[in-house]
Amino acid sequence: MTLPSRLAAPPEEAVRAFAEDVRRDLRLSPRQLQSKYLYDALGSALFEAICLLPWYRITRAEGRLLTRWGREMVAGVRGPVALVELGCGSGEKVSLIAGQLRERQRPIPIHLIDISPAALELSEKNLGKIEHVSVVGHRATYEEGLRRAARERPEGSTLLVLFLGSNVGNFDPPYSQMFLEEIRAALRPGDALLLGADLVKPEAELLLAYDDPLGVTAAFNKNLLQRINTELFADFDLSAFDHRAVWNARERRVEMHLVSRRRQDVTIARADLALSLEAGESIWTESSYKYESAEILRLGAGAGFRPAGQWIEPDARFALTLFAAP
Ligand code: AVI
Repeated sequence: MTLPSRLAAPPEEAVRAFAEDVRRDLRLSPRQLQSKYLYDALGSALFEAICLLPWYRITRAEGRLLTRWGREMVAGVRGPVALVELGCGSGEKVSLIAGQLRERQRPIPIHLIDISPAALELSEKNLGKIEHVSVVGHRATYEEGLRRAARERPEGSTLLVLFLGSNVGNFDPPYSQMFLEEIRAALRPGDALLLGADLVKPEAELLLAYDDPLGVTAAFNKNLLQRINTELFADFDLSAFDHRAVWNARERRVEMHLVSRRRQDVTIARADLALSLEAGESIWTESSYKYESAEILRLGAGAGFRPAGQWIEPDARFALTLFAAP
């Protein structure tokens, strides 16, 4: 019997890359861990729970925009269309867009790209329930997955790339620009990119979203230490760390940190690393950049796209922007 990949041990080369990154990033000053490692099976499930929290409004705001304006968004893209979702989450959003295309074409090819097998499995299961779609999952980095999807596109079809949920916000600005340039380079004239990005809003609202009263975001953050304990044979004491969310107004980002409650020593056997943390010393685990709407248009234009429409959810302050590849 084979286990579902969500329950199976990660492949050896993935563990090796994780160990190398952890070894390098924890020796930086300030100490860091990459946010992509938050998404093991438990981390992905906790993120799904975050999306349901009343204080984390991104997912619902984006869903409202897709439901209300999805028809208009896809009208701007000449068909037949193949959808490519970068970082697929639960598959709900791509299914909203597919729903808008159903009257126009059948079947609708959907490529899901994610490095997390848990996220791919969940999306494939959810999308399997809807009719007239043909789903291909790619367990790959966004760049590699997009190249594969572009290679496999049906002749004469247009690609609509979805990069939703403000995933772009987890990239540092020079990298987000570079990343959009890479997307542009993989596309042909007439293809399009739909980009979801969270907008700047009052600090109190942002802090509640990233440090919720139920402690789900704290669990999501601390699970990264638990993942290191399990996969890299470490001895982090989770109860000796506090989750902290900070609004860095100058950089316009919410930062997540894990703050050591006391002086402590930690050993990470598979990363060949011994750490001494001071009381109050923090490990920086994620940045979540917030944008102004005009800045998103400039980001796309700077990568060679032509802005083709922008829709803003006024309550939660979230933007979906459609870019065309000229
Ligand atoms: C996936 N990403 C867009 C989320 C965000 O808002 O930056 C991850 C997250 N971190 C804490 N809560 C949610």
